[in-house]
Amino acid sequence: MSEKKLSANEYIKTRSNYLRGTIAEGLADLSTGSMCEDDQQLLKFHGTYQQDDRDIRPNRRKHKLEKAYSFMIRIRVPGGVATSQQWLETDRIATQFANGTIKLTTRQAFQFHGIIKTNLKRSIAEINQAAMDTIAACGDVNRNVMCNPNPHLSSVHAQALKAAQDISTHLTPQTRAYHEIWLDGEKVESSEEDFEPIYGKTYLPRKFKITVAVPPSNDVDIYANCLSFIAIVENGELVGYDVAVGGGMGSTHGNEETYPRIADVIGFCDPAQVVDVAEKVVMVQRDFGDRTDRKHSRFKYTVDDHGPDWILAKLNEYLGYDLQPVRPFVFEDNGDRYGWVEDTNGNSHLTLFIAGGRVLDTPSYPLRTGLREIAKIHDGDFRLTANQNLIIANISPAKRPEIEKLLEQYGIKDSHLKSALRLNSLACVSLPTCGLALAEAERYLPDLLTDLEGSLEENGLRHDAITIRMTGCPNGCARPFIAEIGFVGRGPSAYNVYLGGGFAGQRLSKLYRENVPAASIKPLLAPILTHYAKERNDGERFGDFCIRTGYVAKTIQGPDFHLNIKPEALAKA
Ligand code: SRM
Ligand code: SF4
Repeated sequence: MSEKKLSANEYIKTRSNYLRGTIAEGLADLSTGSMCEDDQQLLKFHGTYQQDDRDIRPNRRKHKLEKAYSFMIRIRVPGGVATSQQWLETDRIATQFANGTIKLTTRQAFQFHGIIKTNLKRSIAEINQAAMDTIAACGDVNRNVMCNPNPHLSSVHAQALKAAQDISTHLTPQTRAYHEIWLDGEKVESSEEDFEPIYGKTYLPRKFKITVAVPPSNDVDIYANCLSFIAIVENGELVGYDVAVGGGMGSTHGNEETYPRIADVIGFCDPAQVVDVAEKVVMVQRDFGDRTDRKHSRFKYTVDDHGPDWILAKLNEYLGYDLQPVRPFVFEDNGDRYGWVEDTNGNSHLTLFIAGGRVLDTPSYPLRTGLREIAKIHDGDFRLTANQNLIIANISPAKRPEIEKLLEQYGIKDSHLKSALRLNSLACVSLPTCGLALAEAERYLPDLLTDLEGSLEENGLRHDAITIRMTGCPNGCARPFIAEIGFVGRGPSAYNVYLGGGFAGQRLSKLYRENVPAASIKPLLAPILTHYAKERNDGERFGDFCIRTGYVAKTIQGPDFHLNIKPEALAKA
């Protein structure tokens, strides 16, 4: 049998000389605002994507102008923790080089949009001067490692955060190309001098994602990640971590070989083994992931192709010891805990709702200015959540009155006094910057929520938490396939509607209606919300209700995501 051809990206990586390609030369070429195609792929490993403003594409085309190229930069923030100084620098760079907004991502990172090529190098250099980096924020490597961001959970949280940061450091690519290109580091003469001890010359077959969670909160959505560590606490002490593998969201409309998948929990490890386990799981994917078809190259497919038992056996072999049996844990939800909490040290923490994770000023809501003024005096830190929200964390008793005053002055104080549906909502960036978007998300979901809030009020559901997520395409950047209500862009102003995800992100949803025009979403959902208000069982979650009452069938695992099976209630009828 002939060997399948490797995917084009594998050749790009191989000949890139550890991610150098011709990036330096491309940056120096002022005849165009874009970079050549190979370098666009390599730039991702350095944390930046070439994009163009899709809102003005038709006009530029009409006038025979080059697309309005610019770059998105993603800053890694392991565990989501940033100092006040880093916040201030991020804020400054957003004004000086980007489009004046800071985007808090669904993986606890910062993003800038709209940076033109001539400002790219300086932006990345200044990010590094602020003790942050962008390497491996994107690309076929381990990405920003997420961690439950609640510092008031004391020593267990601190240990989990340390684990996330250690994993992040350990799995950061070693190539000196990053320093060479962006930070004017010393040039390496030959590729022999560079090496990647974990990844090798061709890195991973595809992106790889890791989280550390502290139950009962699943706010980092472990079931949607390639690898997760779930903190197990016994008698108030962290005793180790359960290990989950093979989650992921991305899929392609019309291609049933692609599907979202819920991670399997396969074992338990001691706290001291976490970094080793992460390294060896990455190596299993490096060696056994599919490098011929990028639509089949995520770790979730490696897990399904070989089975979780095989993955565990291979992992044990790579480790040289066996993972221990899984220990019990319970997740209650995957949302954020809004408002003020105080910890045993007397420090306070305030979780703010940030719509779409977009920190910007509007005439009626000067959020970015308010946060800047707070950062100037804040002696604690900022924590980005995986739900695109922000915690002003570790506020000392001495600073709290001043910070409260600023929150009041800039209208931020009541950011969380919203319907529970809105507080549990997520939307990906989508248009106008995302080149893959088929429909609006960040710019449309707030209006849709306003529409739906009418139905919530009528049905007395304003304070009932229901997870609702929208993405502009099926890549699933806001993890819509584990929401109780998910909208996935199908075409301009049309969405596939999914129902039945688990409230703690533990179960996939199922397609309820395809290609629904935006204007028809409220009429479609309002009767279901009324039905839920009237006939739900005590404490029954919306996703569970949709399955019990037959709106959709339960999806057990990724490969049956597309199965058009009859909902249980209808099958019985
Ligand atoms: Fe994502 C690609 C934005 C989290 C699955 N994602 C993209 C790109 C870079 C579009 C592109 O390739 O040209 C988007 C840039 C839009 C823009 O203009 O900024 C993009 N993804 C985002 C962010 C910013 C969404 C947000 O609103 O917060 C998130 C950045 C996270 C970070 O800080 O690292 C983001 N992306 C996710 C998640 C959620 C997660 O990781 O928990 C997923 C689903 C989980 C998963 O990976 O399975 C996700 N993004 C994808 C995929 C589908 C991958 C696949 O398995 O097929 C793509 C497309 C691709 O890789 O080919 C993608
Ligand atoms: Fe872009 Fe699709 Fe991701 Fe949204 S889900 S940011 S539209 S790739």
